[in-house]
Amino acid sequence: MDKTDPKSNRGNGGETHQQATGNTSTLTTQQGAPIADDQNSLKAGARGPTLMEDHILREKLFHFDHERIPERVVHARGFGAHGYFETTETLEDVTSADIFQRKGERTPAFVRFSTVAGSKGSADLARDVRGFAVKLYTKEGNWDIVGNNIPVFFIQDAIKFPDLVHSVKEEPDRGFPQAQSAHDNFWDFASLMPESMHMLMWQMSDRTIPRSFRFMEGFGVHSFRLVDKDGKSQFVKFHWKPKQGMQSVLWDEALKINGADPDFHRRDLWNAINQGDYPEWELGLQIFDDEFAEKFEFDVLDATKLIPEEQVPIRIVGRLVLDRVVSNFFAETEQVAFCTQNIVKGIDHSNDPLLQGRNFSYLDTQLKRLGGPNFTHIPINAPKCPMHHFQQDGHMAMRNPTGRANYEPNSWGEEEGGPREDPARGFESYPEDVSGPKVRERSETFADHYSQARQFYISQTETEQQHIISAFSFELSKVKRPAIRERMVSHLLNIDQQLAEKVAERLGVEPLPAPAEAAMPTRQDLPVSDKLSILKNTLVSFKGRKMGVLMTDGYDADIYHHLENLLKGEGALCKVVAPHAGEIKSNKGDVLTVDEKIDGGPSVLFDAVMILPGIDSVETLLQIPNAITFVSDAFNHNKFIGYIESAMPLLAKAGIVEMLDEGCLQLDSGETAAEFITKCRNLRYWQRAS
Ligand code: HDE
Repeated sequence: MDKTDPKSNRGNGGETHQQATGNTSTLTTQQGAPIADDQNSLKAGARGPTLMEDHILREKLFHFDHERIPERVVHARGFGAHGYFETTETLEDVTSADIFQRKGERTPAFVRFSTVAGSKGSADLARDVRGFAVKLYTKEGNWDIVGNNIPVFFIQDAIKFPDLVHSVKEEPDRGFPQAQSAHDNFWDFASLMPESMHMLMWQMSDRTIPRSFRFMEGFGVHSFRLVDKDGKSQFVKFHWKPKQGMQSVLWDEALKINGADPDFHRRDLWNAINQGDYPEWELGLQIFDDEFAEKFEFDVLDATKLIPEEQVPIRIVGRLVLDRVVSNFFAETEQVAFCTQNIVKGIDHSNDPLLQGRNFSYLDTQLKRLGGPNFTHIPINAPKCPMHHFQQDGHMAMRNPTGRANYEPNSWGEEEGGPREDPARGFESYPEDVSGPKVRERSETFADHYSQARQFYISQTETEQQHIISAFSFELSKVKRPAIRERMVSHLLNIDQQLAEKVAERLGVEPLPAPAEAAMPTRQDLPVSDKLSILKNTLVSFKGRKMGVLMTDGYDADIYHHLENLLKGEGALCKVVAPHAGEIKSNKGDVLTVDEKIDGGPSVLFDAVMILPGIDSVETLLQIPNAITFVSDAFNHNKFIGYIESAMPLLAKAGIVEMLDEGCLQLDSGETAAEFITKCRNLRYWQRAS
């Protein structure tokens, strides 16, 4: 190419984009007109001013200037994937919902996981509730279950939602902190809202720092209704149970993962699906009738309460499989519009005042976010079943009613008259008896704020209780106003004396304040519910997990390949971490591609680690501080550690040689490698922590 030709000033080293990519389609304007030069604007002379006439430049800048839409006011950071829901049990005995009528039938689904407080660009491992929103494109209309990974919520009445969200988001004067509840405003509000105590226990537990979206439960939270073909109704709560098991990380890991890979959760889901390791959840229903609702200790309309699985067992009725990543993040994940009011015949809302408020809010927010009433015309939001109605026009209308009639009733006959009602197929609300004075009141049945908080706490393992104590202490240590800390301790005293004392000690709150005044005393008789704990329900499996192998040139090829094969058999991944990028050579001369250079691959990114330096090259690792923290962090995070004898100097430098325990294993044979993998299936060696 002639370097003196001003047009040769191409962005990519002189080649045109077409030449560089081999792509033969022609670049055009939005109007479809082919573009000859996308590198230079139109000017009056090569060094002269740009001409207004340049319609190509103007169109390009105009569109770029308007690329952003408002981010979600909550749950801004999220990640979506496609999949399907398969009905595994028919439910005609309890609901007329079409999706539950045919065993084995698959219904397309889209799921978006999210954090709540952070902006769109915040880090994945914030301590936060995770959104778990599922859109089911059923044959009888879209059904959205807009849930969270925690079965209860902070507040009881929708009117408090803006206050809750304002308090947890950045403080308005300074615009920080980002994606964190560890600040005065949040704890000020929370400590003034006793109803938030149960949720706060969950929020301070490991539930809010999941290892990945794949390893968390999902909950519809509210009581909904199922309605059968005869109009008979029962209540229902929705649960998603991960087939992969549950798993969380430690807070110290979360902090470090946010630095090492702020996209840790979305990358995990993207990789798992692309590798064919499709995550799967079972849909479980807790079905209960009015009689149970009457006699249950708490009000089933109160979203700060759950129904222990021991009291109403879960009936598994289907499975949700995510098997396709999005092809465009904006078009699908960003534009998807979940709405709690998207329900189908056979499902109905309950009078939960939080749910009632949500039913207004979700539709309303889409108008702002997506710019008009036609957001159901966007493919990700459009039903996949036929739809016919007389709603028309508005911004960006892609579908308008055809024919003469755009109103109903009309007398234009079958051809031109358009769609008609169908009383047999159509949605019917459950005709619940409702009456009462118009009041702004909270029901007395919502008044117990501490009993289930206590039940949650006593249901945790000792390790999990320690984590809760640490989380409260960490978060409240970031609160500057002593009165807020004290107020929180006074609430904790109503939940568990020891919990309160330990948190108070770590915060230097002395003497202990009096317990908070409670509308109702804390019940001491609620039994331990094992299902509320993550660790009591650990699935013993390393499937879908990742082993980080710290290696150098001269590594033992036999050990590595044996380990790699065992991991493959386990359905787990083996990642090579080395002092340099590129390739490393084994003692036998074969080469391996390095996955992570040591400073980009700290052990927090892996579920277990193996230290496999070349026989004579552990010295290299001893010089690299990140190699030392790779080992010490893995140990401190209670991970299983495999090593070979020549790794000992590194273990010594990491300060763990004296402390080697059952969670650490020297690998010298095929048998020990298999033993190591068996250990890894327990995910963490928690005994080390105690
Ligand atoms: Fe939401 N919530 N919410 N929420 N919520 C939104 O809708 C709202 C609540 C949840 O991936 C918003 O499209 C109110 C409970 C998820 O796109 C907004 C109240 C639960 C998502 C909204 C609640 C949730 C949202 C913001 C109290 C668990 C993300 C953007 C009455 C059961 C969905 C949007 C996605 C998003 C309002 C409480 C879950 C503003 C008013 C309880 C998973 O409409």
